[in-house]
Amino acid sequence: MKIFYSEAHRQHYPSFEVFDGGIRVPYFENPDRMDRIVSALQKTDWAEFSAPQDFGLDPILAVHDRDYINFLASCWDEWLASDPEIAASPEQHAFLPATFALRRPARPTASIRGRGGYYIMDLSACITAGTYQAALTSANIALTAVNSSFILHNSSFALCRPPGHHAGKDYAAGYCFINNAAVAANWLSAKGKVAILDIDYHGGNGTQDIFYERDDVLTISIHGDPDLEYPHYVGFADETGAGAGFGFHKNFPLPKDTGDEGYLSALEEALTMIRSFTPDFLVLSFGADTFGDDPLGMFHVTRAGFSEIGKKVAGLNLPTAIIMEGGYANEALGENTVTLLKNFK
Ligand code: OKP
Ligand code: ZN
Repeated sequence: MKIFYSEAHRQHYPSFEVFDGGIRVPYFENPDRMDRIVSALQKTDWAEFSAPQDFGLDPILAVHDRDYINFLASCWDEWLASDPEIAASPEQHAFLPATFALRRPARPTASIRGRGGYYIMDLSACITAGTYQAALTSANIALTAVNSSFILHNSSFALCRPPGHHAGKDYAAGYCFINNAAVAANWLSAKGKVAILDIDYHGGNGTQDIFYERDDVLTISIHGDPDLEYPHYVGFADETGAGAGFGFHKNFPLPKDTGDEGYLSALEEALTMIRSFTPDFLVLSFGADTFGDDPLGMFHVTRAGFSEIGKKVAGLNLPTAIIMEGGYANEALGENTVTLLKNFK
């Protein structure tokens, strides 16, 4: 299997994020996650690593707002320029605004802090010196994977970091800046009919928002119920698309403590919907944070569960680009990922 990967992610490594209650914790979405997956893949005899191609900004701007992307591009430099004390010790900082735009209408006001609270949804999408470059490369990894899978009519793995599924057209959220899966799926949708299945533990709000009014890309997310879980305000069962897109989005919010059995039965329903949509191509947003030991998830999917999930999704017999999203039980992350991937050809 072709694995698309780049070392560019290392440039994006905030040292902390802020949890509910104001508690500062080491950044969970860290480079070690990739190291674990790469080393597990290197132990197999089927992983074929390649670097991403550069597709330029056009496919990204086809999904994201230009001013938002400009904000990501210049944020760090503007932040340093805004305060000499910050510039004096950049390594102690991450760009993290303290005031957010609550409900619309709001506008991205001129200051870097004012744009921060407008374009960022929470305290986990910290921006540092290398964030923009890492995010661009991550999107190119996803684009390269869909392009490769489309041409070769097989499956591929986009080892993306930072992840993407919480990022919307004009906002960053939940460790995500550019929605890799959405950019790749949108790019591919010009060539064929695409479905996106999001099996990260957290609801794929960004992907949901981006395709919400479209009927040409089916989006489905299986995740922890937003009544108890991040992203808290989106991902409910009654959100099924709008306008032309009505009926082309589906959420499966599942309760705390969902195990293999509950998970697989929701997956079965999702796969039935995908089959009746008759796509040419599948984009699988894969997060391993449904795993029992994940520090950010409350499901109990087992390693055998990942094998079963992989088998069932691969059973769609569609060329599939598997796009890495979350997963924070780093010691288990490599094996869990390989266990899911090895079902795909
Ligand atoms: C990103 B992905 C935890 C606060 C939530 C954000 C989680 C983002 C998950 N107390 N922090 O979907 O894996
Ligand atoms: Zn997640």
